[in-house]
Amino acid sequence: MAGASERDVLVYKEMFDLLDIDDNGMLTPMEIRNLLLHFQYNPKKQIIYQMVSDLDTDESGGIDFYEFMKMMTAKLSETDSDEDITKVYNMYDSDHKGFITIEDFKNVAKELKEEIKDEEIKEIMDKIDPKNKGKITYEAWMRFQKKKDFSSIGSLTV
Ligand SMILES: [Ca+2]
Ligand SMILES: [Ca+2]
Repeated sequence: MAGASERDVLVYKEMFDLLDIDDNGMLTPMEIRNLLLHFQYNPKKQIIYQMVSDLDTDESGGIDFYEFMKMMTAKLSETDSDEDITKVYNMYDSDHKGFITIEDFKNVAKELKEEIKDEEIKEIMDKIDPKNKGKITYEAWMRFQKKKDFSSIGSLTV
């Protein structure tokens, strides 16, 4: 598979076997939840089900090793690519103003069915762009994402 060396595949296989608690060759939503908890994410049930159904390309009801590999290699290549960071930025700044407002945040949260309070949004925005109150410029967004401080934006990046 592109982007993964033979050694990576072995590591992924080991991870997969570890996560596949009941050993049926498939990761169920419950097993995925364990994985996310391990990374200190505790998303809502519906988000996990959504994730699994997105990854479950053959609609078998779970993620097999091939589907798991696709997820892991996609995640890895995502981390450093400007293009992907820009893609997420554009998801927020959908009308291309050149900055992200509280309203933009609310719209995305609504789409993701995340409940988030105005104060929480303001806190996140101040963290990403401390200089501009109430908005995030594209430059500040890139700077922040490259620091890889994903933990502070929590579930919005999942
Ligand atoms: Ca399983
Ligand atoms: Ca499947």
